[in-house]
Amino acid sequence: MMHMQETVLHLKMTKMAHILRVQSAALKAVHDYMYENGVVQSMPVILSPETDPLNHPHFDASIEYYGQKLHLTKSMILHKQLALLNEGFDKIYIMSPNVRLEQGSLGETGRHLFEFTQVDIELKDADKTDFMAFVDGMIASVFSFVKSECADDLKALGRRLRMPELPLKVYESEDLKTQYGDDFERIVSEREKDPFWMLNFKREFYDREDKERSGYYHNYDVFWPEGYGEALSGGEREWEHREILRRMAERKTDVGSYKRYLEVASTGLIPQTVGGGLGIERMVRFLTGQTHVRDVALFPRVPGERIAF
Ligand code: ASN
Repeated sequence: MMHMQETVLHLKMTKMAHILRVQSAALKAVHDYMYENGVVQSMPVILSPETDPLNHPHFDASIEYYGQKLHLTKSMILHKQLALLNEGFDKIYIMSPNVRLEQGSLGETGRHLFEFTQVDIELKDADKTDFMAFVDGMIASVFSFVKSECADDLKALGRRLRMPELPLKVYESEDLKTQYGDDFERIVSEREKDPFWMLNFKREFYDREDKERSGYYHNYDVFWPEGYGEALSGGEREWEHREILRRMAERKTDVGSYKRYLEVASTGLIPQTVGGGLGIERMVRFLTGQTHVRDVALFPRVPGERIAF
């Protein structure tokens, strides 16, 4: 529980200044990388009639406004796809605040906040390989800028960061599961020294399934090494109306919650895109070597905890 006194102590922690300086440098590196690569920035949406369904149990976060039900954004996946309807640009990113009212059992994973921000990226007319190369480059620029700009802060935090070797290693999640069993994500994240990719997780209706290889999804996660776990998730997107409906049925997604999105899809307008979102607090937690994401947020929202401010 974060009571008032605890919140004040948390805000006054000496290490917070070092952590926020690392965060500022990391975010500057992200923005510069986007700018240099012609990725345009959009402002986030916070409320929307249609948002990411998420594939795990969580509480509803919606309000009613003039008779319309609006959800707090769980991710801007649908908006990113729609944004790329514009013919004038083919790459977009958003610093997107997400609210996911997770169950309290996730409070101790060290990786979950019920309000967090992700760098959400989407590229048009590109595929998995293009996106992975793009993210490799982004991660390398973040590491290199933070290491050069924040040497004193990292030292004060007792954190040694090594420059990752590119391209980052790529694993098939099926192979790792066969090798390590159900807990493979944790085991491999603990074993690795550099961030790495894991391919093919069965997830949402918006992930594209391989036409020739049933059950294979062109999606991926990036994991932080040293046991820090998931960093980014994304994939090549489904755009075909028929396929979206089939995937929704398979995942028992309520089609009524995606009326307008499905209307666009039915006219064949959903662009062919690929993308993903990188959790900022999780990135800063890894860069600064903190135990829990709560340690890097000034106002942490930890699942199941009451908050004072
Ligand atoms: N941002 C993720 C993506 O682009 C979606 C998510 O966060 N659920 O795939």
